[in-house]
Amino acid sequence: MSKNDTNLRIALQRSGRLADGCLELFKQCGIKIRISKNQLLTADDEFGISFIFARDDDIPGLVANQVCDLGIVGQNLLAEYNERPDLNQIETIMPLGFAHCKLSIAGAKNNPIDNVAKLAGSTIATSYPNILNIFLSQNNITARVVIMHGSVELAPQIGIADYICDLVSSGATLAENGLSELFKVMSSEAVLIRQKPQLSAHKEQLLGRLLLRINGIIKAGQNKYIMMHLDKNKISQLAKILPGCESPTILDLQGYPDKAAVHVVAKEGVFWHTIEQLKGIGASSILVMPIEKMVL
Ligand code: PRT
Ligand code: ZN
Repeated sequence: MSKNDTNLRIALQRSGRLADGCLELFKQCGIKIRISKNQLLTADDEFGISFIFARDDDIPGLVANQVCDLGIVGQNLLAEYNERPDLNQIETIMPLGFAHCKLSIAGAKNNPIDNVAKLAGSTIATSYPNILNIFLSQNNITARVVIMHGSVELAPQIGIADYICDLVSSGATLAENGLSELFKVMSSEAVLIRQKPQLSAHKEQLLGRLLLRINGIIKAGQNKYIMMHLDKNKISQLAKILPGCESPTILDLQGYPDKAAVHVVAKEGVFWHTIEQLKGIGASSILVMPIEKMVL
């Protein structure tokens, strides 16, 4: 059996808004992706993983048909393909924390509406007809859905539709086209998907190793390491300011018997107001540091 048969095969978007995030994720996992222009396949045989580069639209099918074991796509795409019978052969392993966006209904900035019911009787242009139709029927709205595969944001200007239902991240594209976001239909981010049937024992073991690394990176991104000096009798108040922080490490500070150096992993966001609260209970020498990897 060649190495490529035993490698875990993962489908990634070749170029586009998911591609950079995927490359960065695997780089952080210590897995090399060497890719030159026009190349459709590359492997890190040391880890035992092969990458197949494709259009994002083809990735769910590649995984469902077992051409690839894993893939990375946006949740929006999976939701749109929800009814495709072959796709009941895939399952989502985990969200990956990048390519965040929303699928939203937008309309002319100068004619805002505040109630979804007012969409009734209108024409809405979108590349996501299935998700939009579900949203409309959940809200008991009858509207005409026009399918467009690109430049959806131009539809109101050129008179094709009254509203659009499209992906939004920064909102700059809507603003440039005189549109404003009206109703959020769904949120989305990149997710790791796999084929449902059990992989070979060897591939399941590779997948386990990969997931340990990905989890380590995602957890690390969500957590911060905080060090501070604090009066020993104030340590019990930390839990209120930094919820989720368990068992801080307490170290003696030479020459200051009433104070300690406290090290703690904060599981929730550490904002300026968090630091102000820490100062409020007398903390000093506060350091907030990113965590590179976190394996529990
Ligand atoms: O060629 P291929 O078929 O692989 O790519 P594609 O052109 O179909 O997809 P691509 O690369 O545009 O998007 C891939 C995935 O990235 C989407 O399915 C989403 O899951 C995710 N994603 C995240 C986005 C955006 N953010 C996003 N902003 N996809 C598209 N956009 C569009 C948006 O519709 C707008 O037109 O980008 C434009 C700029 O957005 P603003 O709001 O930042 O101006
Ligand atoms: Zn696409």
